[in-house]
Amino acid sequence: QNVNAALSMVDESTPQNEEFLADVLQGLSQRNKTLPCKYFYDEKGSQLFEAICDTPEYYITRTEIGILQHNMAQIADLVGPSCDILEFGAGAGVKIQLLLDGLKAPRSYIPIDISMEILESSAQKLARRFPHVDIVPIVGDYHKDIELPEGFLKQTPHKKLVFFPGSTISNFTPEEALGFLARIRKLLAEGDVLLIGVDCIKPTHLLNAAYNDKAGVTAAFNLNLLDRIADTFDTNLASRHFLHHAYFNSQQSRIEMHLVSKRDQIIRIEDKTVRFARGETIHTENSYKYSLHGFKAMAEEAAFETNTVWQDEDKLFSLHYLTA
Ligand code: AVJ
Repeated sequence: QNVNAALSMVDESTPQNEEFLADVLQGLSQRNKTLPCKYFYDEKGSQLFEAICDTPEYYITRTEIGILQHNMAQIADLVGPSCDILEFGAGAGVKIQLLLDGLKAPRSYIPIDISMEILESSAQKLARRFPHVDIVPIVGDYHKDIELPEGFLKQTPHKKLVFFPGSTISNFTPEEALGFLARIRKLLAEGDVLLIGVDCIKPTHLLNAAYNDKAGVTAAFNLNLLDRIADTFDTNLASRHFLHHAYFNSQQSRIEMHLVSKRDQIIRIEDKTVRFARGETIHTENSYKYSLHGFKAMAEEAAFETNTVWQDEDKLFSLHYLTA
């Protein structure tokens, strides 16, 4: 049976700029200014993120790929034959290719991402490489309720594998992460799987280096958010008047990324005004780091069973195999 026949492309992205503007103004009108990190990933931002993954300091991507490669035979045995794979955030498709190659005859791949462009280019590539897998992209924001075509997940008699790599879960607060895990759990039936990558707590200098690469790619990535705002709206906002700042907040077990105003400035965005004092920051991202047992405890609270967890030799990163 062809899954494509049952599903059409779901596009929830129509009022894009209105929502972007509302989020920007809301974030910048708070006492502690913030911007949502999901807006990093326009075309330029997605390219910069790929470049971050190639910096020597940013261990996350290459370490997770190594863990996947090293343990693929065991993962395939655990999953068994012909599963349906769901992925939140489509990325560039490198990790999913490893899974589609390594698993035993996966039936379908359903990437869910806010960027239609990323979905389309990655879906095309995968469709050519994996002609026997149904590729069913869905445009959607997994920060909100995940609207999957009605009945689909409950109907299929095949095992579902939700793949959530890259430690994207790090962007949620622990409270939100628990809620997110619980929502995924409700999409699943007994025996289904969540395969999730989670970055680990490690010495502070390694964490700080990973978000302050020498080549300045992470800085460019952070500052690009301001360029995106400047390019999208009528505003005098300019990224050259801000600095990248990232550090590990050990109390909260998270990397914080900020944009620091270099000077007192009054920013107008469309018909609104925002004041910055010199040194004031916009908090643009949190990236929470977990111990193995800390993450397992959260997964169990969300009604998952913790089956297996793999790490690299240096214990930088973890890949958790959770079952519903
Ligand atoms: C994609 C959220 C896992 O937190 O490491 C990388 C994003 N930000 N460098 C991370 C990111 C700055 C990344 N995640």
